[in-house]
Amino acid sequence: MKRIKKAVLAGGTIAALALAGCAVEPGTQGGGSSNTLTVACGATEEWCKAMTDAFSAKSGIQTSFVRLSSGETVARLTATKNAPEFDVWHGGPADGFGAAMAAGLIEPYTAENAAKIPAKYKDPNGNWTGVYVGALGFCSNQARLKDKGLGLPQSWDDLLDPKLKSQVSTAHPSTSGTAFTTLWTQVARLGSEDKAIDWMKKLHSNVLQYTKSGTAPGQIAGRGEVAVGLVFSHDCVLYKERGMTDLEVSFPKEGTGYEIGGVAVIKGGKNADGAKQYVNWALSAEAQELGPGAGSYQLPTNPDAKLDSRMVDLNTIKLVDYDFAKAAAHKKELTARFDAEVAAQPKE
Ligand code: S7P
Repeated sequence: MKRIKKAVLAGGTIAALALAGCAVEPGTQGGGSSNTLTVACGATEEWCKAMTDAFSAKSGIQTSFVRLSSGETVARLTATKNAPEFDVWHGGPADGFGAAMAAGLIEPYTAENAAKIPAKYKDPNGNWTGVYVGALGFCSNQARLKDKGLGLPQSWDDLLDPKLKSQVSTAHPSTSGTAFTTLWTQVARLGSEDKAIDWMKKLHSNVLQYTKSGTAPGQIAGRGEVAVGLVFSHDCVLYKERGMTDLEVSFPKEGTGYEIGGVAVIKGGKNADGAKQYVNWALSAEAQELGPGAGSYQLPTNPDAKLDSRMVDLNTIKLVDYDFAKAAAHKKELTARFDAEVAAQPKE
């Protein structure tokens, strides 16, 4: 706590208030852009609330959030580029952060404790830094699969089985970071965008609907509306724990994609000092250890943060070679292709 309050003082916020004749205790003044912070938050509402509440309590900066899917965040940041409504983006796969960086929406910032985070989990130029890691999985409703005479899917191609017609739920990559991870995973494992689009075309007949948010397919499977949802595996673990007991996670034997959930400072935000403090805090073991208490079982990126037995063990599954920079660079064009060549097409 002391460390953050010192950072407030060092950040110039208090100095500015004192000059204006507003000598107040750090953390007690209300209103004003310098003592509020708005976070675009890409994870679950529960996690976003736990994170922003804890940061508010620790820093005295009144921190609020808006939960947005990854594509929505980039769209909102783009639309408000000249008067940003957010100070920080926290949570959601790094490809979205890469797209925001390319659009000039992010202020590079290397936090004081970013050195703790392994190089593979951060942008080398400080545009974003990883706060968690999650692996894509198949979130299956076992009763539904049994009705169809099927076992848990073990391969991407198991999802193409005609018995699974309208029995797969996945999100749309233009809004969802999860769904873009799914799409780029096909590029990574099959070797080209053309092959990935061809595979998605085959999957299309089995997709009941493309949802806006990436976590929804796990709940749709949990309710038995489909047999398989494509989500990050930790979301399936959460839904099962919360009562959707028919759910079970499996992973494709050819390799699955994964996310690095990021945090970044928004360019031109109203509270740049507060945003930097938030990033410093988000990278700490203390902040990352709040995940499991909020039902979020992603792996922390800070090696000092404690692990939880409900988190995936990356040593036990095969991952594809996921190039985050390349994925981000191709996100716009590949998503447009998906829209035109897959989602807009009639189903057989
Ligand atoms: O917090 C759970 C989680 O799976 O939500 C994010 C997920 O991609 C949902 O966002 P989209 O709607 O953009 O897909 C993940 O970052 C996170 O692990």
